[in-house]
Amino acid sequence: MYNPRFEKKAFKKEVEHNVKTLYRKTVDEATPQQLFQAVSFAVKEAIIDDWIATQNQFKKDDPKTVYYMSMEFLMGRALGNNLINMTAYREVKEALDEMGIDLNAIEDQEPDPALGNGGLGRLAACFLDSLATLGYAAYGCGIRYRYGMFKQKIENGYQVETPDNWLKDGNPFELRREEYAKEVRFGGNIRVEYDDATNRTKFVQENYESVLAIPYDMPIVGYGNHHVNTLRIWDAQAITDFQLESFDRGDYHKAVEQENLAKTIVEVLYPNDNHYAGKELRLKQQYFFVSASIQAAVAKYKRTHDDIHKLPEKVLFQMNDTHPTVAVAELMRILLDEEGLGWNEAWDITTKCCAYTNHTIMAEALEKWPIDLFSKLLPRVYQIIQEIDRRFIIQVREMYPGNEEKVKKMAILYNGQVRMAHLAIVAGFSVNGVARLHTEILKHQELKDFYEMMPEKFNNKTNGITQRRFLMHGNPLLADWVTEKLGTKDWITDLSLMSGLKEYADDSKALAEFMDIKYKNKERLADYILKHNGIEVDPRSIFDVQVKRLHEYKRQLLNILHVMYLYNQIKEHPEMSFYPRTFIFGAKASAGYIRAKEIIKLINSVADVVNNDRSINGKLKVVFIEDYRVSNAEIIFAAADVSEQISTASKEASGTGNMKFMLNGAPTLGTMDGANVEIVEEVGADNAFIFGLSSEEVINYENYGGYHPQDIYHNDPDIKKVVDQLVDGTYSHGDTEMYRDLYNSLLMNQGGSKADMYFILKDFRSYAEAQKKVEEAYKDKEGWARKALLNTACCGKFTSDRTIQEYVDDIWHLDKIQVEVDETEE
Ligand code: CJB
Repeated sequence: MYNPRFEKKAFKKEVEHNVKTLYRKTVDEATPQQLFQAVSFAVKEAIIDDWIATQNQFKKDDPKTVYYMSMEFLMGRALGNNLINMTAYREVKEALDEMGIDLNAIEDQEPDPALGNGGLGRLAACFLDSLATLGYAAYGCGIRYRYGMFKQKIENGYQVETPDNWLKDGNPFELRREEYAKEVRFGGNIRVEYDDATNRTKFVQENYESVLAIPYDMPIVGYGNHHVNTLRIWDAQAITDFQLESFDRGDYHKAVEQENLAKTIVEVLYPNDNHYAGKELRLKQQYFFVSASIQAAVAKYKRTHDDIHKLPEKVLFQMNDTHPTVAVAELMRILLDEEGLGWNEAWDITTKCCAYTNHTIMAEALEKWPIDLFSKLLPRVYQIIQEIDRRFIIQVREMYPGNEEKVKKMAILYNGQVRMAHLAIVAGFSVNGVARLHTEILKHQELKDFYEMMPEKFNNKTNGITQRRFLMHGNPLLADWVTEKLGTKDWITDLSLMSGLKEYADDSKALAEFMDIKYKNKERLADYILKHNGIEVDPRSIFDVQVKRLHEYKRQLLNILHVMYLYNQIKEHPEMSFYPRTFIFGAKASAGYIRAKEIIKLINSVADVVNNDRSINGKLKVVFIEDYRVSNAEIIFAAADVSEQISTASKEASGTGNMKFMLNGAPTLGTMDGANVEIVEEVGADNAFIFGLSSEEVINYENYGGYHPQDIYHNDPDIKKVVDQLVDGTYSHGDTEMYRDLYNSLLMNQGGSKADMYFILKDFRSYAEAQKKVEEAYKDKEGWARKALLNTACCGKFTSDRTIQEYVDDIWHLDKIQVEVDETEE
């Protein structure tokens, strides 16, 4: 795609100009950070033209728009991705080279915007990329956290969190849009008034605190189509004295309180993944961005439409997990109290505008707000939820007369709590899971009652990832190779074309090229590891990788116990054949998740012992990569040989890292969980390594009281040995207590939780066997290359472009836009 702004001469001039006007410097004098800013502003210039053109197209076409409501957007760096999607990466790289500037080094200057924890936030980012690329009108709606996901340092083997001050040097790609600010109100009480003129009851919130929500817009560039959508994230600001005067004259204390509220509300992202902590501030965050976003969407609609009843023709709110589900009540509030509609009309509109995605069945992740807290903070919204609940319960009783058990199980308000998932299901017209297995578990286990009552709402949307970031940007060598082999670049927007690579599965030359690229990527990662960890790893060894959030259900503990087992084997049988292996981990643990942090320490302790034992001749290495995040993930996926996806079956809703590994040619070593099931279906069982209990088996054990890990411990001496090593000081300089809690968690029931509730010992043997098969398979060089290549060739289904198209076809029904740009003017 030709854009004259990226014409080398013009682009260089623009960068020079920016360095001069921003910093009063020449390019030679500028710091790398200043160069990053100058280059980014030059790129933004080009983006803005397309952004304006897209908005103009929206005005012309008046398309239906999806508002993707999410507490998290894990965007990763914007500069490189924007250049790729503007199809200008190469030109810009060359232009900068000629100026003596290294684009890669400039990209490294960009902070990695981490407004998300893990899979859920990254999925939102991939979705935005696909929405723009497919040409749909979309807004991402979220929070402009002052501090994103913490930065992780490893000190003495322990995780230490430090703040992520990502806005320190300014964010060149954002636009502050003060003119679209919205007021959001908290607390106070509701005065009920009767309005004779309209014959209506009015609900007036008084004595409330409020903050001003200020939107910041970030461009979301579609690939090669001039389509630029918007990620709108909200900052909070106190209502100024001036504005305060208009509704609450001279209340100094209130002004100070509101100042504090504004400051704290957007201060930091909660670092919890798959875990509900019940903090009031979190609920404030949720309502803050939801209320501002819905107000903005309704206001935008009303600027060009006069019949609010037709809102569902133009507006769709997709709720990314339960975090933004207060949206349904907020929309009701606006329709009832501000638009003056009656309940039935408002409900009809709301239930056509709202849809909900479930991302987890982990009980601990379910949001259930105490009614006390909820009703104090959001008094009017709470009243509305009471009414939604009252009417819903009538329906349940009609459908299941005399069955009060059902009412208890399904009510929105129960036992002093507001059950957010129930609210979302009752008010949303669509409820989807994120992989086939996950959706089946929702239908037949977790949300069984709802499925039975309203089966038409339930549907599956298997997750996907964007190949623009995770192949083109992260693995340019392989991307170029794919283009060469397929003879087209069309896979960039049509990943199903990757299947064309299958014809190279028996072509020795192509296989060797494929593995040569993998080797180069392994060298790149080895350099990264040397630089960041000071550990030398051999790119000829098998790179066996588990990178994801640290969570017990993801079973990093199983992985490291297996490493301990291998180490024992090598020590006990020094003569045995063993293919050198590098186990690579990357994971952040939520700051308050003690056991997860113990597992990080254990991995680092094992690394210390194993990496420093010269007697094993470097056969085994363990590396814990500090501060796992989007930018280093791209390097890691490209270099992986083995993709560890070893969650307890039924627990990982989908997983998306599994897809990124697959795209980059790493076979899955995993359980039949989440999207692994569909990965195996696509690539064939011969090209994956599957082990462990099935989800039905796990669910069965859970329903009938667990299993007895002690039996395994006593009957399998290898397992006993590694478990005992947790408390015999082997990995703790003689300290027998350091890992006692992990040891206990495997063998003893504790409080409410069963011994080994994630079935680590139960699955250990079959995991070890699968690992053995990996080793055998890897020794067959060409056989392995074939498996690796087939993973890349079969990944077509897992593009987020496919996922988004399914959301559009089945749930959102959006109109496609073709942005018209005047090419002659360019
Ligand atoms: N997920 O990252 C999160 N956080 C949550 O609180 C709940 C779920 C993850 O969402 C991903 C995207 O759908 C899934 O792939 C992953 O399995 C799930 O754990």
